[in-house]
Amino acid sequence: MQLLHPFETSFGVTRERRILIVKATAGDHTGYGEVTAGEGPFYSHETSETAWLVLCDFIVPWTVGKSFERAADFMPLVGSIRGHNMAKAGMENALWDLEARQKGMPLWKLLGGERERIECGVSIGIQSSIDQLLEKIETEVRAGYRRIKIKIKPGWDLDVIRQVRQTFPKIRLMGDANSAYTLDDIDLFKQMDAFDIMMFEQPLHWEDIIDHAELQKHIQTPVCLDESIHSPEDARKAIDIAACRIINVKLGRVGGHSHVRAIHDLCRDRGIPVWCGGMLESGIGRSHNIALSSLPNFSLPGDVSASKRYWAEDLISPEVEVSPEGEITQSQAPGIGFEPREDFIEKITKRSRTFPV
Ligand code: OSB
Ligand code: MG
Repeated sequence: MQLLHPFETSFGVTRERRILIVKATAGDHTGYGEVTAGEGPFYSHETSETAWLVLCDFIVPWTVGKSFERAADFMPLVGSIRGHNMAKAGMENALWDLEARQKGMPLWKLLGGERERIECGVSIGIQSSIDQLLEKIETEVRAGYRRIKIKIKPGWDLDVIRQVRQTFPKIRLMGDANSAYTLDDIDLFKQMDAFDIMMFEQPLHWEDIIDHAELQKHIQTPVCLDESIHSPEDARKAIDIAACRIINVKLGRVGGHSHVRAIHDLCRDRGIPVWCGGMLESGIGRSHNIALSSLPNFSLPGDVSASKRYWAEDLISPEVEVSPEGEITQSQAPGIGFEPREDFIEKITKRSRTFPV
């Protein structure tokens, strides 16, 4: 699927998405999950192709034909597979949708969600000029979005943040570095501290928590971890050493709804707010993100925004819409609450494989 606008981060530019969808059928019901891996191994080691391989060779054959009661029973089946969280999440999330449809209840309620309306933020990529960025921010603020995240990288940071703050003194603003900095940049972060930024997301190395703890000691602005957190254990250790004050929870990166719920509960008990990150998903992945954002400790606006910001045509009906107040209302329909458009999906599918019982 072609993105309406190229999306640039410190690790590269994305123009097209190769989206891998998992469909799980039991009896009369079908559930849908999305693998959120990128096209190349730049955000994480996983790609659409590594996920395809691991799903086809291991995860799906180990799951199909097994008898279990709840989606929450899936993870132990693939417990001996190390890593490949996005591939596992694609399968697990399809099972959660399936279970919710079998029970005739919305997924967000099955997950334990309480929030009927969720607050939405946007993530704005690196632009070719500051004026262009200011224009984009203006558009999103007018559309009602409740928090603006800008991508930063060396050379596109302090001046940009200063000018954004001058132009928009009141907006909730944050910066996401996608691991572009090191501890040598502490002074730069101290300077950026002056602009009332909600948080710096993943400023340092994508596997690190130790240096993040050091950086957090020197700055007022909360550090938020994204890339470094792959499991509830990672979250516990990061919180134990004060490497962050906020966590961006991504469904694919942490391996599916079961782990999201475990991280959510841990962070709630430790007083760490969380929010739902995005991976330029199609409507299928987006609908899962909307559902999990209803858990009570998802208390900050997520990168969960309208279909029309990404796609000319989305894979689901209705498309995801955001109100003028910057909110998405949970669907009361069973499962993910949006219907996958089977004909359209089939039309644009390049490859598919079916695993019979
Ligand atoms: O770091 O949060 C990130 C997109 C792809 C990979 C990593 C990230 C992002 C985003 C976009 O920030 C969020 C979205 O709008 O889906
Ligand atoms: Mg991020």
